[in-house]
Amino acid sequence: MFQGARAAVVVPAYCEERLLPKTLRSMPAFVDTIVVVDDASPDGTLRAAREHADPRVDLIRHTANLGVGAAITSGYARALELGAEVVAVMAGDAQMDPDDLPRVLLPLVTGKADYVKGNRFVHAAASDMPLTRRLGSGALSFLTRAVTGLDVDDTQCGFTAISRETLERIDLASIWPRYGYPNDILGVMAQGGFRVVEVPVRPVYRDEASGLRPWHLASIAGVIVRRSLIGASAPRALPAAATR
Ligand SMILES: Nc1nc2c(ncn2[C@@H]2O[C@H](COP(=O)(O)OP(=O)(O)OP(=O)(O)O)[C@@H](O)[C@H]2O)c(=O)[nH]1
Ligand SMILES: [Mg+2]
Repeated sequence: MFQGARAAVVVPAYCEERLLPKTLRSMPAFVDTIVVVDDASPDGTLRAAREHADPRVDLIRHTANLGVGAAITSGYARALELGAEVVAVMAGDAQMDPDDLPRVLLPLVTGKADYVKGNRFVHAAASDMPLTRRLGSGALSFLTRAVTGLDVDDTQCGFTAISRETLERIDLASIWPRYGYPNDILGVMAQGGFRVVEVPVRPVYRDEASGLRPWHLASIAGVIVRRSLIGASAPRALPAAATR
Protein backbone atom coordinates (compact mmCIF):
# COMPACT_ATOMS: atom_id res chain seq x y z
CA MET A 1 0.00 0.00 0.00
CA PHE A 2 1.19 3.49 -0.72
CA GLN A 3 -0.13 5.87 1.94
CA GLY A 4 -3.30 3.80 2.29
CA ALA A 5 -3.86 3.30 -1.46
CA ARG A 6 -3.55 -0.06 -3.19
CA ALA A 7 -0.64 0.43 -5.60
CA ALA A 8 0.04 -1.37 -8.88
CA VAL A 9 2.92 -0.92 -11.31
CA VAL A 10 2.48 -1.82 -14.98
CA VAL A 11 5.69 -3.04 -16.63
CA PRO A 12 5.54 -3.16 -20.45
CA ALA A 13 8.27 -5.44 -21.78
CA TYR A 14 9.41 -6.30 -25.29
CA CYS A 15 12.68 -8.21 -25.71
CA GLU A 16 13.74 -7.37 -22.18
CA GLU A 17 15.10 -10.74 -21.01
CA ARG A 18 18.25 -9.00 -19.75
CA LEU A 19 16.77 -5.95 -18.00
CA LEU A 20 13.35 -7.21 -16.85
CA PRO A 21 14.79 -9.16 -13.86
CA LYS A 22 16.62 -6.01 -12.74
CA THR A 23 13.42 -3.96 -13.12
CA LEU A 24 11.42 -6.45 -11.06
CA ARG A 25 14.07 -6.85 -8.36
CA SER A 26 14.05 -3.10 -7.79
CA MET A 27 10.29 -2.84 -7.10
CA PRO A 28 9.69 -1.12 -3.74
CA ALA A 29 8.02 -3.13 -0.97
CA PHE A 30 4.97 -0.83 -0.84
CA VAL A 31 3.90 -1.93 -4.36
CA ASP A 32 1.01 -4.42 -4.04
CA THR A 33 0.83 -5.70 -7.61
CA ILE A 34 3.27 -5.75 -10.53
CA VAL A 35 1.51 -6.31 -13.85
CA VAL A 36 4.13 -7.44 -16.37
CA VAL A 37 2.96 -7.28 -19.98
CA ASP A 38 5.11 -9.32 -22.35
CA ASP A 39 4.36 -7.89 -25.78
CA ALA A 40 4.95 -11.18 -27.69
CA SER A 41 8.70 -10.97 -27.26
CA PRO A 42 10.62 -13.51 -29.36
CA ASP A 43 13.38 -13.70 -26.72
CA GLY A 44 13.32 -15.01 -23.14
CA THR A 45 11.25 -12.13 -21.65
CA LEU A 46 8.35 -14.42 -20.75
CA ARG A 47 10.68 -16.92 -19.09
CA ALA A 48 12.42 -14.15 -17.16
CA ALA A 49 9.05 -12.92 -15.86
CA ARG A 50 7.98 -16.44 -14.87
CA GLU A 51 11.27 -17.16 -13.14
CA HIS A 52 11.07 -14.03 -11.02
CA ALA A 53 9.79 -15.48 -7.76
CA ASP A 54 7.66 -12.64 -6.45
CA PRO A 55 4.02 -13.34 -5.59
CA ARG A 56 3.15 -9.74 -6.50
CA VAL A 57 3.83 -10.40 -10.19
CA ASP A 58 0.80 -10.85 -12.44
CA LEU A 59 1.85 -11.79 -15.97
CA ILE A 60 0.00 -10.96 -19.17
CA ARG A 61 1.21 -12.15 -22.54
CA HIS A 62 0.18 -10.62 -25.85
CA THR A 63 0.14 -13.38 -28.44
CA ALA A 64 1.08 -10.84 -31.12
CA ASN A 65 3.20 -7.71 -30.78
CA LEU A 66 0.77 -4.83 -30.26
CA GLY A 67 3.09 -2.01 -29.21
CA VAL A 68 4.09 -0.33 -25.98
CA GLY A 69 0.88 1.74 -25.73
CA ALA A 70 -1.26 -1.38 -26.09
CA ALA A 71 0.90 -3.20 -23.54
CA ILE A 72 0.26 -0.41 -21.05
CA THR A 73 -3.50 -0.33 -21.66
CA SER A 74 -3.65 -4.13 -21.18
CA GLY A 75 -1.79 -3.61 -17.91
CA TYR A 76 -4.12 -0.81 -16.83
CA ALA A 77 -7.18 -2.98 -17.42
CA ARG A 78 -5.66 -5.81 -15.38
CA ALA A 79 -4.64 -3.46 -12.56
CA LEU A 80 -8.26 -2.26 -12.36
CA GLU A 81 -9.48 -5.89 -12.20
CA LEU A 82 -7.06 -6.49 -9.33
CA GLY A 83 -8.44 -3.55 -7.37
CA ALA A 84 -5.58 -1.07 -7.73
CA GLU A 85 -6.33 2.48 -6.63
CA VAL A 86 -3.18 4.06 -8.06
CA VAL A 87 -1.32 2.66 -11.07
CA ALA A 88 2.21 3.61 -12.13
CA VAL A 89 4.09 2.65 -15.30
CA MET A 90 7.74 1.62 -15.12
CA ALA A 91 9.25 0.26 -18.32
CA GLY A 92 10.83 -3.20 -18.39
CA ASP A 93 14.18 -1.76 -19.48
CA ALA A 94 15.03 -0.49 -15.97
CA GLN A 95 14.96 3.16 -17.10
CA MET A 96 12.90 4.35 -14.17
CA ASP A 97 14.52 4.92 -10.78
CA PRO A 98 12.37 3.15 -8.16
CA ASP A 99 13.43 5.78 -5.61
CA ASP A 100 11.28 8.24 -7.60
CA LEU A 101 8.12 6.11 -7.37
CA PRO A 102 6.78 7.68 -4.12
CA ARG A 103 7.12 11.15 -5.66
CA VAL A 104 5.23 10.01 -8.77
CA LEU A 105 2.37 8.49 -6.75
CA LEU A 106 2.06 11.22 -4.13
CA PRO A 107 -0.04 13.80 -6.09
CA LEU A 108 -2.65 11.06 -6.67
CA VAL A 109 -3.09 10.09 -3.02
CA THR A 110 -3.13 13.70 -1.87
CA GLY A 111 -5.86 14.43 -4.40
CA LYS A 112 -3.79 16.98 -6.30
CA ALA A 113 -3.68 15.16 -9.65
CA ASP A 114 -5.56 12.69 -11.83
CA TYR A 115 -2.47 11.82 -13.88
CA VAL A 116 1.17 12.32 -12.95
CA LYS A 117 4.06 12.58 -15.42
CA GLY A 118 7.72 12.27 -14.64
CA ASN A 119 9.77 15.25 -15.81
CA ARG A 120 13.40 14.38 -16.55
CA PHE A 121 14.33 17.89 -17.64
CA VAL A 122 14.06 19.39 -14.14
CA HIS A 123 15.94 16.61 -12.31
CA ALA A 124 19.42 17.39 -10.97
CA ALA A 125 20.75 14.64 -13.30
CA ALA A 126 18.97 16.00 -16.40
CA SER A 127 22.25 16.18 -18.31
CA ASP A 128 22.45 12.35 -18.22
CA MET A 129 19.85 12.36 -20.98
CA PRO A 130 21.46 12.08 -24.43
CA LEU A 131 21.28 15.28 -26.49
CA THR A 132 19.26 13.63 -29.27
CA ARG A 133 16.64 12.54 -26.73
CA ARG A 134 16.50 16.02 -25.20
CA LEU A 135 16.01 17.64 -28.58
CA GLY A 136 13.43 15.13 -29.81
CA SER A 137 11.51 15.14 -26.53
CA GLY A 138 11.68 18.93 -26.41
CA ALA A 139 10.18 19.24 -29.89
CA LEU A 140 7.37 16.78 -29.17
CA SER A 141 6.65 18.43 -25.82
CA PHE A 142 6.37 21.79 -27.59
CA LEU A 143 3.90 20.37 -30.11
CA THR A 144 1.87 18.59 -27.41
CA ARG A 145 1.65 21.79 -25.36
CA ALA A 146 0.57 23.77 -28.40
CA VAL A 147 -2.14 21.29 -29.39
CA THR A 148 -3.48 20.28 -25.95
CA GLY A 149 -2.93 23.53 -24.04
CA LEU A 150 -1.48 21.49 -21.16
CA ASP A 151 1.42 22.93 -19.16
CA VAL A 152 3.77 19.93 -19.49
CA ASP A 153 7.52 19.89 -20.01
CA ASP A 154 8.50 16.26 -20.70
CA THR A 155 5.72 14.57 -22.63
CA GLN A 156 7.84 11.58 -23.70
CA CYS A 157 8.71 10.41 -20.20
CA GLY A 158 7.22 6.95 -19.66
CA PHE A 159 7.30 7.14 -15.84
CA THR A 160 3.69 8.01 -14.98
CA ALA A 161 0.91 7.31 -12.52
CA ILE A 162 -2.85 7.45 -12.86
CA SER A 163 -5.71 7.10 -10.42
CA ARG A 164 -8.36 4.40 -10.57
CA GLU A 165 -11.07 7.06 -10.97
CA THR A 166 -9.30 8.49 -14.02
CA LEU A 167 -8.80 5.07 -15.61
CA GLU A 168 -12.49 4.28 -15.12
CA ARG A 169 -13.50 7.46 -16.93
CA ILE A 170 -11.39 7.17 -20.07
CA ASP A 171 -11.73 4.97 -23.14
CA LEU A 172 -8.65 2.79 -22.80
CA ALA A 173 -9.30 1.09 -26.13
CA SER A 174 -8.92 4.41 -27.93
CA ILE A 175 -5.34 5.01 -26.76
CA TRP A 176 -2.74 4.88 -29.54
CA PRO A 177 -1.08 1.44 -29.31
CA ARG A 178 2.52 2.29 -30.25
CA TYR A 179 4.99 5.12 -29.75
CA GLY A 180 3.01 8.32 -29.30
CA TYR A 181 0.79 6.80 -26.58
CA PRO A 182 2.09 9.28 -23.92
CA ASN A 183 1.03 12.20 -26.10
CA ASP A 184 -2.29 10.53 -26.84
CA ILE A 185 -3.03 9.99 -23.14
CA LEU A 186 -2.19 13.64 -22.52
CA GLY A 187 -4.63 14.59 -25.28
CA VAL A 188 -7.32 12.53 -23.57
CA MET A 189 -6.47 14.18 -20.22
CA ALA A 190 -6.75 17.65 -21.74
CA GLN A 191 -10.03 16.93 -23.51
CA GLY A 192 -11.53 15.34 -20.37
CA GLY A 193 -10.45 18.20 -18.10
CA PHE A 194 -8.25 15.96 -15.94
CA ARG A 195 -5.53 17.47 -13.76
CA VAL A 196 -2.00 16.63 -14.94
CA VAL A 197 0.94 17.23 -12.58
CA GLU A 198 4.63 16.78 -13.39
CA VAL A 199 7.25 15.71 -10.84
CA PRO A 200 11.05 15.47 -11.26
CA VAL A 201 12.37 11.98 -12.08
CA ARG A 202 15.90 10.79 -12.80
CA PRO A 203 16.68 10.10 -16.46
CA VAL A 204 18.34 6.68 -16.66
CA TYR A 205 20.33 5.90 -19.80
CA ARG A 206 22.79 3.01 -19.58
CA ASP A 207 23.10 0.08 -21.97
CA GLU A 208 19.43 -0.53 -22.81
CA ALA A 209 18.36 -0.76 -26.46
CA SER A 210 15.70 1.74 -27.51
CA GLY A 211 13.13 0.94 -30.19
CA LEU A 212 12.82 4.64 -31.03
CA ARG A 213 14.09 5.78 -34.44
CA PRO A 214 14.27 9.31 -35.94
CA TRP A 215 11.18 8.76 -38.10
CA HIS A 216 9.11 8.18 -34.97
CA LEU A 217 9.26 11.97 -34.45
CA ALA A 218 6.99 12.38 -37.47
CA SER A 219 4.66 9.51 -36.55
CA ILE A 220 4.29 10.79 -32.97
CA ALA A 221 3.54 14.28 -34.29
CA GLY A 222 0.78 12.61 -36.33
CA VAL A 223 -0.62 10.96 -33.19
CA ILE A 224 -0.77 14.35 -31.43
CA VAL A 225 -2.67 15.95 -34.30
CA ARG A 226 -4.93 12.89 -34.70
CA ARG A 227 -6.20 13.15 -31.13
CA SER A 228 -6.98 16.82 -31.52
CA LEU A 229 -9.08 15.96 -34.58
CA ILE A 230 -10.96 12.92 -33.30
CA GLY A 231 -11.70 13.96 -29.73
CA ALA A 232 -11.31 12.05 -26.50
CA SER A 233 -13.54 9.06 -27.06
CA ALA A 234 -12.87 7.78 -30.55
CA PRO A 235 -13.34 4.02 -30.35
CA ARG A 236 -10.72 1.52 -31.42
CA ALA A 237 -11.19 -2.24 -31.26
CA LEU A 238 -9.79 -3.74 -28.05
CA PRO A 239 -6.66 -5.83 -28.61
CA ALA A 240 -7.87 -9.38 -29.18
CA ALA A 241 -4.46 -10.97 -28.74
CA ALA A 242 -3.98 -10.89 -24.96
CA THR A 243 -3.75 -14.04 -22.88
CA ARG A 244 -2.68 -14.81 -19.36
N1 LIG B 1 10.23 -0.95 -28.70
C1 LIG B 1 9.14 -1.53 -28.18
N2 LIG B 1 9.03 -1.52 -26.85
C2 LIG B 1 7.96 -2.11 -26.32
C3 LIG B 1 6.96 -2.72 -27.14
N3 LIG B 1 6.05 -3.22 -26.33
C4 LIG B 1 6.45 -2.96 -25.09
N4 LIG B 1 7.62 -2.29 -25.05
C5 LIG B 1 8.37 -1.81 -23.85
O1 LIG B 1 8.20 -0.41 -23.72
C6 LIG B 1 9.29 0.19 -23.02
C7 LIG B 1 9.76 1.45 -23.72
O2 LIG B 1 10.34 1.16 -24.98
P1 LIG B 1 11.63 1.92 -25.55
O3 LIG B 1 11.79 1.49 -26.94
O4 LIG B 1 12.79 1.74 -24.63
O5 LIG B 1 11.20 3.45 -25.53
P2 LIG B 1 11.54 4.58 -24.48
O6 LIG B 1 12.08 4.00 -23.22
O7 LIG B 1 10.32 5.43 -24.39
O8 LIG B 1 12.64 5.43 -25.23
P3 LIG B 1 14.19 5.64 -24.87
O9 LIG B 1 14.24 6.87 -24.07
O10 LIG B 1 14.85 5.78 -26.19
O11 LIG B 1 14.65 4.41 -24.15
C8 LIG B 1 10.35 -0.90 -22.89
O12 LIG B 1 10.29 -1.40 -21.56
C9 LIG B 1 9.89 -1.95 -23.88
O13 LIG B 1 10.29 -3.23 -23.45
C10 LIG B 1 7.09 -2.70 -28.55
O14 LIG B 1 6.28 -3.20 -29.32
N5 LIG B 1 8.20 -2.10 -29.02
MG1 LIG C 1 13.78 2.73 -23.21
